[in-house]
Amino acid sequence: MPELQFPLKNDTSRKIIHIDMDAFFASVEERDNPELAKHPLVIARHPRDTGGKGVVTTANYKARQYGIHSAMSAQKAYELCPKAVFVPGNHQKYREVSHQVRAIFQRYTEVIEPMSIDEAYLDVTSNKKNEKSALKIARFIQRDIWQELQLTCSAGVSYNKFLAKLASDYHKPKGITLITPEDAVDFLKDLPIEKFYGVGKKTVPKMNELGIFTGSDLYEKSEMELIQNFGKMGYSLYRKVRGIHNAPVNVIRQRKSVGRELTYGKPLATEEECLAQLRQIAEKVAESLKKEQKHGKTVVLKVRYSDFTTITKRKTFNEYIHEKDKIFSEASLIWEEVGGVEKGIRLLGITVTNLDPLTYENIVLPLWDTGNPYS
Ligand code: DCP
Ligand code: CA
Ligand code: CA
Repeated sequence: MPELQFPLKNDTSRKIIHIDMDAFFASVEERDNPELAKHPLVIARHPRDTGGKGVVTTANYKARQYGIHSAMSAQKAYELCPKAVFVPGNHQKYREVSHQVRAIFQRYTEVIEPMSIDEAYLDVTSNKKNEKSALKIARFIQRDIWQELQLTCSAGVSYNKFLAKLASDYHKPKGITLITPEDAVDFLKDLPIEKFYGVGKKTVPKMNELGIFTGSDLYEKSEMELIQNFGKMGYSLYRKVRGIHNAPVNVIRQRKSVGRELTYGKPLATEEECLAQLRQIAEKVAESLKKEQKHGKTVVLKVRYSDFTTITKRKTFNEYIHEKDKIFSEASLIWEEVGGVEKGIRLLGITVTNLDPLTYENIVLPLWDTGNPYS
């Protein structure tokens, strides 16, 4: 039976930029203390101070020459380069810088999809400067970030997110790479297979077994074979190696808080009832946090009494929280301070605010989960 052939649609009309900061945490620390730039620099607590625990969040390029990289244990980094300087990360500071970078993007477009603390996609097909050249805009952004924040970034420019991301990675640090529709397939054919997003440690051996080592090998495979072997990812890889990836730049509104509240027709009258309800609410909040892949530093308890007086009280911690038991125990501590069931309780609510993505804390997200631009 002849295979049905659908023409593949490739939207090459858009102008997409991907910006990724260079050695982000390390560069911020070097900027704020130039002495550090002279040494291999590892952003982690020194294993000496942690009993060997701790993970490298990132390292400057000097330290990378010793084989040090993100997600490696700080102990291993120390063994690779004992003279490296270790500086603990300051996430609050990096978040602020991330917002400053975002503000620069917003001079050019509102169509911004932040992918993590240090990277984002921008759709500049139409933009605030009426500038036709996306390459020029990318250069302006690099210039602004350097002049105003004394930091460097790499930029990729192309007609879709997949290619823009590969392009920003192509000449790092301080790079800028343009991939045109005409060049895309040649560029992709030259890539080692592990550069294709989604092809991770587990998939590479399977690819190799099928004789796929490069984009070129991937290009030769039929859509059917790729789907049979790799399912959804095979479908998508068949298209990507042809330069096709039509997903839009999603303007994600960053959620600032996650909360739940319940109103009771019959006011709650006992301490036990209230605590049982708080436990349930905490569970719901933990579920929502998980869905959003977020954790937060502040817990807010809201209580409305039968006479409709309402109080909210918050507590902020040094550590992030996201587990239901922790949310419940903190909410019930606040409850002990403000509670009292004499008046009858008409509403209970728990909110977790001061949120950040779980990824910032070295927790790896499963592929194909929320926020994956390549699915
Ligand atoms: N990060 C982290 N844990 C990881 C990976 C990264 O905490 N496992 C943090 C530290 C990085 C920042 O996120 O500075 C951005 O991550 P990148 O992967 O973009 O790496 P860098 O910006 O550090 O370096 P590069 O120049 O290679 O982009
Ligand atoms: Ca980066
Ligand atoms: Ca990044």
